[in-house]
Amino acid sequence: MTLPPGQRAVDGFPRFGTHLHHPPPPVPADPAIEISGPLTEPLTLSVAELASMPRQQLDADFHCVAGWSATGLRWEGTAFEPLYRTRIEPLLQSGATITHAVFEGLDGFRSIVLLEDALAADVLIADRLDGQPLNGDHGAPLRLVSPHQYGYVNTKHLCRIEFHTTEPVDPERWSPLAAHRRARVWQEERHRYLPGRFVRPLYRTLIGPIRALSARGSRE
Ligand SMILES: Nc1nc2c(c(=O)[nH]1)N[C@H]1C(S)=C(S)[C@@H](COP(=O)(O)O)O[C@H]1N2
Ligand SMILES: [Mo]
Repeated sequence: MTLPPGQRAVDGFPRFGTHLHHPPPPVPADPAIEISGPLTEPLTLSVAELASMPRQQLDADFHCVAGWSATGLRWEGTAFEPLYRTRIEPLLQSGATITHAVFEGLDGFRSIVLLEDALAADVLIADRLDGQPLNGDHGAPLRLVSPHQYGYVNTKHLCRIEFHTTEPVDPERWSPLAAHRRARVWQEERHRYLPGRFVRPLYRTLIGPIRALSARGSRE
């Protein structure tokens, strides 16, 4: 099994992220994704509506920027690219050229993604993992899955997508650990300024505790 540069496999799939100090947010009674941007009319996609769109299954590994990888996951959901072509593009105001999308979760987490990266063939809005409905640990009711990008692109508890015609300001942009604009795992684009290789030793010290966490992960 080959992993991207600087990654180590862990057993299971830990719950992880920048909002770990909070329990997973409760799933609303009528979950939906609010879509905003330069659209001629507002759009809300209910989870039921998404579930009725063509389904896609995706076998992939999951790579966190902190250096752990969960291997052999099976996701199911709606592919993002056809959703964008059929539901978003027809609503765009004339002359609007989308460059970025922001994916926001119910816990306030946000990821900023170049449109061309979001339109890759393996980007899904997933509602199932390993044959089960997505649980709270891994993003219920829906999460973005972009396996060629680091975990921090893969917003859990997805409730809002904003489309933009210029690069949105990243509030973390001055942090040394600011997100990379593309975050491609095979290019080791971990952070905006620091070269990926440079932060590996720091992250390596975290793998032990993360392994311990993952051994207790909810997946097994
Ligand atoms: N809503 C939300 N999505 C999130 C995060 C978060 O804290 N909140 N953390 C991100 C990070 S940094 C990682 S590595 C993955 C972890 O996903 P997991 O908990 O399913 O392993 O979720 C990403 N998506
Ligand atoms: Mo992460």
